[in-house]
Amino acid sequence: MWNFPFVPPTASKEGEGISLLYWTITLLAVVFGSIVLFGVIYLAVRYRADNNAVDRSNATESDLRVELAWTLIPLVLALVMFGWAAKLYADIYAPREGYYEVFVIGKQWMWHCQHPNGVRENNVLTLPAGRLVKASIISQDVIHAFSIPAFRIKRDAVPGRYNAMYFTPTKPGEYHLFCTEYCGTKHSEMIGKVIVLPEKEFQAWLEKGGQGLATATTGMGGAATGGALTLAQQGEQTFKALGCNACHLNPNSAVKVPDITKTWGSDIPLADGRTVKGDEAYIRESILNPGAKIHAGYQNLMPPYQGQVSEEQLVQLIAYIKSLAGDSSGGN
Ligand SMILES: [Cu+2]
Repeated sequence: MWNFPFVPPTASKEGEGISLLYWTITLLAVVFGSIVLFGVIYLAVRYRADNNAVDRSNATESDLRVELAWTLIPLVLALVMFGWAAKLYADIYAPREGYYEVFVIGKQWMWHCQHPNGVRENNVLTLPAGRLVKASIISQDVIHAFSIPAFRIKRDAVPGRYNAMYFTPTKPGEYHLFCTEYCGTKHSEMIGKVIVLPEKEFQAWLEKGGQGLATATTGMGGAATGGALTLAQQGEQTFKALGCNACHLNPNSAVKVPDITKTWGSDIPLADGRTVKGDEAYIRESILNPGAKIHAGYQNLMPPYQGQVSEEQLVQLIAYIKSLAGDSSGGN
């Protein structure tokens, strides 16, 4: 069999649409390119200077029908491609509901992945087949790009910002994971694999704390660990270790602090009159740089934690604060 991996297999629901769009655009480019190329060759040969066989008198100045055709047909085709591509783009990047969330942290030069139940993987991401997945992606240092060619998806991992991406793996198997943004000397070594398991096997794998799957713990430096504590429970430990509970969640606190059990998902009134959403970005910023957005009615008393908490701990803390508000996507 011909096995030149020019095109990776299409292994996600969103990828099927993208593949179809890709080949449609390729086909249109070939068709229109051919019309122009062979038209040029035909006209150049037929109307060459020394060809006396053609009658050059009464040449047509213009033909409105031809001009309308070559304007309107490509216009309609381009608009169809635009609308189609915009729909596919929105499927991947616009917020969706009912997902399984994984946290992906890029750093020089590896991918660190965290599951809500606390399982952590390096350079390997294990996912369930047939389920919508939300990847929340961030970088710890420079800009990376999280790319899974078999799923036809990629998204930048930007320092200081959670980028989300939604996709549904369809076929169990092993696929390449790449960094597709030049990020330093060992950029080309920033690779790994995505392992898609049937839903039941995936659940068993998660319950075993990411163990018991030979492929996940070997090769490409990948290893799965943890699972004893959920992400939210790890966050609670970090919360206490950093001493956050001296003021927050402490009914006897001498310092007046906003109620963080109500932060997640609510509209937060700010001292400057604005209102912001209590989302991942807000919680992250309020930990690292609390003075940036002061809750109305409170003072800027909290010390900034910039440089003291790792991206992994931030993901845990966010999962914990989500869990306080009753959101269990952090695994509580
Ligand atoms: Cu990178």
